[in-house]
Amino acid sequence: MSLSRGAFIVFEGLDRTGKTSQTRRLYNRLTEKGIKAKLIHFPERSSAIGQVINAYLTNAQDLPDEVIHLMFSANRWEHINGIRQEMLAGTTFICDRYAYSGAAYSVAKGLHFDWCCSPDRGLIKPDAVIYLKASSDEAIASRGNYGGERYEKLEFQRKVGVVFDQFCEKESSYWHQFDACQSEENLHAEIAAIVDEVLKETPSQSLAKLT
Ligand code: NYM
Repeated sequence: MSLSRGAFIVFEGLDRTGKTSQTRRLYNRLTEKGIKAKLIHFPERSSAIGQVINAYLTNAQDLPDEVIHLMFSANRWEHINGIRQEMLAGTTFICDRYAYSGAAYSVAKGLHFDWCCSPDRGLIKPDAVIYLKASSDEAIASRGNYGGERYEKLEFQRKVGVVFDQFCEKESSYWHQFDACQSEENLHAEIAAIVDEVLKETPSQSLAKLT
């Protein structure tokens, strides 16, 4: 008898919208229910590629926009086979940022949308994207440590948000939008309700690829 596969749940949104807290809460909830789950976060900064990305984000190193874009994608590719194997063996992955961040931040800098999406084609397609959208970006900018890394500037974040909104509209069959400015507790409850529905469906569905 073949094991049913795990799900691939991606969280997306601007910086400081609460993705990391919400992914942790969801992870705790699933494991408490006895669901085998793992948390992953892109960029995954520990690999050789990840260390270059970290140097770039902390302004220790400059790179052309195209080069850093391809490195973010390569960072996903270097982990995807391991993720696929574990998913097929039944583990659900909760992923903090994915290819949509890759496209959104680079398109906001002025790179071409299709060019930006192309290196990620073939990666695992998420079963659901949980999009944390700030109803007030000023509220988000006042959260602790804002501005510490490259990209954490209100004007730039607004451009990134436009691209996330476009994805949300175009990929509405599996993107779910939530108000990131509500209480952590409420937000978690709303996300949990959607994820419960998604988890009922995924075991019977085969893995798809980003196109
Ligand atoms: N980021 C993240 C990108 O520009 N492209 C990508 O492909 C990914 C995954 O990295 N400002 C940016 C968005 C964030 C920054 O992410 C660091 P985090 O989640 O704060 O570690």
